[in-house]
Amino acid sequence: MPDYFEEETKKKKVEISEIERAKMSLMNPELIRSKIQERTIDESAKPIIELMLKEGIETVWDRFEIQQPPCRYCSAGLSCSRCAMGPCRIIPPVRMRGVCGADADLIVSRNLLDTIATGAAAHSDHGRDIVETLYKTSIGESDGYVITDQKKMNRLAEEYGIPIKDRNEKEVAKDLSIAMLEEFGSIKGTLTMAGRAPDQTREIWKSAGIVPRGIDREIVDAMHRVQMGVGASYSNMILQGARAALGDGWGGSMMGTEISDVLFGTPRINQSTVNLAVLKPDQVNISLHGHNPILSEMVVRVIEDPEIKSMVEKVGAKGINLVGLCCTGNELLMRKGVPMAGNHFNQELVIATGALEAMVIDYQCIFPSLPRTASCFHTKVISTSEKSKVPGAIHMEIHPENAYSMAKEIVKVAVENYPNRVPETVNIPANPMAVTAGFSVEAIKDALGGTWKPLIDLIVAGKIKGAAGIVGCNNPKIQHDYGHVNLTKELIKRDILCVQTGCAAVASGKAGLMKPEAADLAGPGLGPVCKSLGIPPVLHMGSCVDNARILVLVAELARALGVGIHQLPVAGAAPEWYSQKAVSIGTYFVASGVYTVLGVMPKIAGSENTIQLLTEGLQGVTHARFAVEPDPFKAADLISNHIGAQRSALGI
Ligand code: SF4
Ligand code: MSK
Repeated sequence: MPDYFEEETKKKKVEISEIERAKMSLMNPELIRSKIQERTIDESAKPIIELMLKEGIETVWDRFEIQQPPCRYCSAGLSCSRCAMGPCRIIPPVRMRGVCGADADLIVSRNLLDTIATGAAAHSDHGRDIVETLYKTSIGESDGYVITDQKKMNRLAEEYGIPIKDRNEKEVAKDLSIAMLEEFGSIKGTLTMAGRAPDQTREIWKSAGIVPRGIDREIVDAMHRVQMGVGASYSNMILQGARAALGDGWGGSMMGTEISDVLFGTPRINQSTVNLAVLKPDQVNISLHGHNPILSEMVVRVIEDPEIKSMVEKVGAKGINLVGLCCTGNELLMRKGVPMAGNHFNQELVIATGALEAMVIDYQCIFPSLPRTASCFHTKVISTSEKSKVPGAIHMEIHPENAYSMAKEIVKVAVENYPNRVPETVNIPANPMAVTAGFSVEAIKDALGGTWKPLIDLIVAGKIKGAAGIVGCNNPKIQHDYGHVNLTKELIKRDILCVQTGCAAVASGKAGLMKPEAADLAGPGLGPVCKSLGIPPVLHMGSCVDNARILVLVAELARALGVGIHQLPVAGAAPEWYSQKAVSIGTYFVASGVYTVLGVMPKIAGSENTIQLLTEGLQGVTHARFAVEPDPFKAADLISNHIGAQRSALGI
């Protein structure tokens, strides 16, 4: 049988066309300057964007411009290509229904449910990969993994009703991983870790009929409903979206986070650096990009291997410099203090520094065009997941069984590529930014002296008005990092503590909001509290799956106060979201009782009923709702008004 993937790789011409190059280089300096300003507020990114514009090396922003104007039916969620009777578009008042008879409400809500299910699947499958690695480790079939946080594993085992007394760690790990894997298609009708939510919140889920029964089960149920001729009620579709998202947040993602901690260590507060300036001119630079720490943690170990060290010496480099990108980077920053090169929109730019020997990718949020960008430089793109093969990349597949040895081979490719670096093309920006990271729930509690009481006292006294979870991606519809940074600055000024994950966290890190000195930017209540604790007013809580840490944090605070999550003075925000995963996150925030403000309008404008349900009606169901506000200053008003109202309702 022919290898279709290899054929595809051969066929793809990974080069920038001469016409595009000529078109871009003809641009005048004024136009280039204004394009850079429009595109980003990230100072380390600006010189690289300039270089790419001048050289005609395509970026996400160029491709976005080419796509304008977008189809207004697709933007409104009014197009459907779900079956072979279509594709159909709703164009009122001319065409009110698709061929099957679906109206605007159904087409919009069905598309939304599909989006949530996709996001929930991505997170949860990541979680399953991590739990499977623990299982393989427990039966002695993994290469190089160890159990790092046995205390946490034992705590989880107790939560799952698994005996730990007089048993060795592998026996416990085996039972725990099997119990977790069972919950993907559970017949128990509930998820163990959903029990972490306070009673009041679980009662709300019960009466709304959205208790997640099993992780895969809710995703498959959602995919069943989007099949033509199944779900026909828009509200029923959206409620299933809430149930699938809860299965992600309190199931798949939470397992991903917890078992990553078991395998690689629970994050502790640490110091590192962030932005494109973390690349080193005299070292082999390797960026680790994607989401899953299974490979990247192994790469961290491999660079200490004596064979690798002697190879590095032979090629004349001063060492290996690992840098993170997106959420794989967040995982490494949280646990190992590995410097972070940037967020989603830095992924092409890091290659264009000319100093990157290898871009090692796992999965999610990886531009399929990265090999095209890399073809302009000496960088090798190395794909490692069977799920994420990328034409033009070198594929070196990693499994728990071959992790250490394959990680070593991957690092060798990078080291051998160092002599191919072209010194004239190297442009590493100056001034890496200091960042404090590692704020797991455990680390935050420890910093408070092992109890939530000091935090609750500060909230009751009004020194800290409340907290906001700012999460999510970059999106070319919003100037890169503008939404994240301005919303964060506005909130801390108003004494609202910010906890962040994903690309939002990286944006704040780059803007200097995650160093203790940023306490000077916080309000008169929050600022002195941060100074006395020596922490920044913006806490890095990890990667996208680590939004589960935010759920655990709000659940613990609600329990300590004896209220439901929906009563807390907290809010969520995704100022620059793009991904289906972000829709799942926003949905499980709202379904868990957290008011959430989106900076980018989801594709729902075509259905007034869907908009009404998400922005108002859900309040009567999950006691929380969505709002959409692209302006971060207005979003800050919405969030602080909400937190003020929540405080009044609590009588504080
Ligand atoms: Fe058209 Fe209905 Fe088929 Fe969608 S499911 S493509 S609306 S016929
Ligand atoms: S990486 S999902 S762009 S946060 Fe998690 Fe960033 Fe969004 Fe990907």
